[in-house]
This record gives sequence, structure tokens and C-alpha cells, in this order.
Amino acid sequence: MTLIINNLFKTHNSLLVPPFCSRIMSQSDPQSAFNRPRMVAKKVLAKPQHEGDGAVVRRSIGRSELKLLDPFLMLDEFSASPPAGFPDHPHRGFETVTYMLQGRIAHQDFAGHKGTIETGDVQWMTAGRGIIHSEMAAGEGVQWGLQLWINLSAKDKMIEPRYQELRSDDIKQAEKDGVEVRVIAGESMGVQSPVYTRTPTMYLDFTLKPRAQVHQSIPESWNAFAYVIEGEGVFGSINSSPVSVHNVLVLSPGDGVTVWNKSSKPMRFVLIAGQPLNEPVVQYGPFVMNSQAEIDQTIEDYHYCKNGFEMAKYWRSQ
Ligand code: FJE
Ligand code: FE
Repeated sequence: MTLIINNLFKTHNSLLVPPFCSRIMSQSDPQSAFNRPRMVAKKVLAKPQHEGDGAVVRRSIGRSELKLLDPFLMLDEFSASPPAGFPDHPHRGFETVTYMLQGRIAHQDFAGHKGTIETGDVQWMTAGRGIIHSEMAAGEGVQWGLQLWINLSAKDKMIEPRYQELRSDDIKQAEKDGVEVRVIAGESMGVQSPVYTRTPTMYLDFTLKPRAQVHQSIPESWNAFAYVIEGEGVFGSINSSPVSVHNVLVLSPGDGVTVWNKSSKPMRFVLIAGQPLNEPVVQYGPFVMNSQAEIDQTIEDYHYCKNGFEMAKYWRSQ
């Protein structure tokens, strides 16, 4: 009887293989959770460099080996001890996302917006047509975090500046089978971030216990990367070499990625993905536009305090 059922099942199952089964299993790797699993296409080590005033950054996206990963312009892992930081400087044409890993950064801008970003908090700043601000280390000792720059599309570059602030307690988390996720943008393990991403973005902070693994789906057409914060992990293919801290991993196209912690220590990484804008990018430091003419205009606006930089005229951070 069992034999008959098994045979029936087998027959039916094999009849159902295309196209049903292909949706949940890869043809090349029956173990995979994805139809087209993403692999590591490129690995780059982010070496320390000096930035701002006495701060150190490990730049992963934005360095010469990885100038741009549309829509992402820059990812810095920064460290600063008081009085170090990033004194008064402008932005136009993109968003900055500051995620504190340890400590505090005090910020203030030319419109009177100010506050402190503490361990686990996120500041999602849409610079739009213009922000001038300072971002300075505020706690004792080393203040440590990540800052991501996300490009804005041509139609959004000159929008009104906007802040979305998430206190650590407000960041939704999920935990299952040794995997913990903090959802900064997008959705994972059944929880969703309230952040509005003008350029569609996923930003997840994963911590894996020893021997844990995670499957995370990622929209097919998006560019995606991981950056290792703690420990070491295996990305994309179970037989690949473990990757350690300060490395950025650009993922190949596909519908999701699997990550394993084969080590005996916890591992932590951020997984970030975004819908490419497919537009020309012309960057001049903190100004990111679509053409040189727009950059020239921006430099003029900044110089003469107009078109969004009006409040720069008499403002200095305190
Ligand atoms: C900037 C140099 C800079 N990474 N990480 C040039 F350093 C900056 C800048 C930052 C920055 C700020 C924080 Cl809080 C964290 C950072 C670079 O402010 F905008 C330009 N143009
Ligand atoms: Fe800034």
C-alpha cells in the first residue's frame, strides 16, 4: 500500500515539476530556497581613511574599486571620538541614512532641526534640494556607525528636505531559528519598516548565531550587497570561503540570497538592496545630480545661498 502511494506521489510529483517546482527550487541546486539564488559577484575590503574633522571611515561603496552601485552612492563605516566628526557641510540630490552601531552623533541643520542619534537609532535624511548640517561625535570614546547615501531620481532631486527618524526601540525585529533581523527599510521575516523609501530600498540588519542560516528574498531587478559588521559568514554558496568584517559583497542578479554562519561566534551583517535608477550620475562631493550643468547650478546656488540654500546665509552650527 505504502509503495503504491509513494509511486502515485512520485508520478504526480514528477508531472507537477515544471513549472510548479521550479518556483521553489533551483534546477542547478535542489537545496536552494530560490529559483535564481544570488551569489557573490564581487568582494571589496573597505580600508580606513580620514574624513571630515578627525573621523575615520571605511568606505566600501564609493571607493575607486566600487564607485557606484545604482542607486547607492556611498557606504561608510565611520568611527569618531569627540571632538571629531563632520562639521558644517551641504548635501543636494540624494538621501543619507545614518545607522548608529555604538554611541552617539549630534546633528543640527540650517533649518533648526537638531537631535542626537544613539546606538540602534536610524536617521533617514532626504536632502532633496538642499541641507546644510553638522554631524559630530557626542558620547565618550569611539562613536561607531554606518552612513549610506542613496541617490534620488531626477524628479525627486529638488524636493523639500525631509527627515524620518527611528529610535532603536521603534525598529521592528524578528527572531527565529538563531536568526535575528532588525528591519530598517522594507520587509523581512514577516515584519515591515514604516520608513518611506523614495528610491525603493531594502535595509536589513541580521545577526546569526553559530550554525544558523538565513534565506532572504530580494526583488529580482534590484542591485544588492552585504556588508559584514561582526564575525564571518558564508554568502551565496555553502562551499564558498567565509567573509570577515569590513568587506562589502556585491550580489549577482537573482531572487534571493542565503547566508550561513559556520563559525562558533555570532555574525552580523547588513543586507541592502535598491531599485536602480538607470540615470546619469554626476557627483561633486556632497552634490549629486544628473548633469554637469546641474552641478554648476548647484555650486552657484550654494555660493549665493539660493534655490534651497537660503538659510545658509547666516547659519553656523553651535
Ligand atoms: C561629506 C566628506 C565627508 N561619511 N559618515 C565629504 F566626510 C562627508 C560626510 C560623511 C559622513 C558623515 C557621517 Cl555622520 C558618517 C560620513 C562621509 O559628511 F558629506 C563630504 N562631502
Ligand atoms: Fe552630512
